[in-house]
Amino acid sequence: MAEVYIALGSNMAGPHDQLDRALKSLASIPEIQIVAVSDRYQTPAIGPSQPDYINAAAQLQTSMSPESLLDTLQSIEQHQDRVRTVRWGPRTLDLDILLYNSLVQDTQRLTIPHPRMAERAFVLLPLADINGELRLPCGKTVSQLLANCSVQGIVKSTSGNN
Ligand code: A4P
Ligand code: MG
Repeated sequence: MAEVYIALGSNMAGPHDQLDRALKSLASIPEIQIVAVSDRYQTPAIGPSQPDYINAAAQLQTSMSPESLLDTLQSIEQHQDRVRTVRWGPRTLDLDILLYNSLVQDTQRLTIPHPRMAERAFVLLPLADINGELRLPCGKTVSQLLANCSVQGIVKSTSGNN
């Protein structure tokens, strides 16, 4: 069994609902157990001008390989009408693998840890809800990395207010 952390993000078509649906889909997969889910945050978009995101993180246990897990996450994205147009553009659902045990891998299809996670408050803040002491392969903890990030404009969000 691998211990995995994923990031969830949405800024189109009812972001909270998109995250609810994604978590439901993940929970229905026999090879995946959801161990913990973070709070949700409304976060200013990084990238081209677009609506704020709702971001969250989840801790999973899975018997899937990293590649099979990516297939699964991408099929959930597709199922929720994800259309890939502009890089970093708006999306109904983005599911990224952040960490897979202490694996370090960089292939054309899959980079783990997620290459931009260490500098993104919209990833680290939800991860810190689950475990701030979690150590990345670089040797730093989530809390240590978060201390070097700007959390400006980020607020907690519940389904009622978005
Ligand atoms: N890929 C490689 N490594 C991974 C990984 N660890 N997890 C490949 C998931 N996918 C990985 O991703 C493009 C390709 O990355 C995949 O086909 C996969 O083989 P994508 O989801 O199709 O496209 P993307 O998400 O637009 O690209 P990218 O580069 O992953 O974007 P990011 O870095 O994820 O940024 N602002 C806020 N506030 N909140 C957000 O959530 N997200 C993004 C997307 C930009 N700005 C944001 C947010
Ligand atoms: Mg992505």
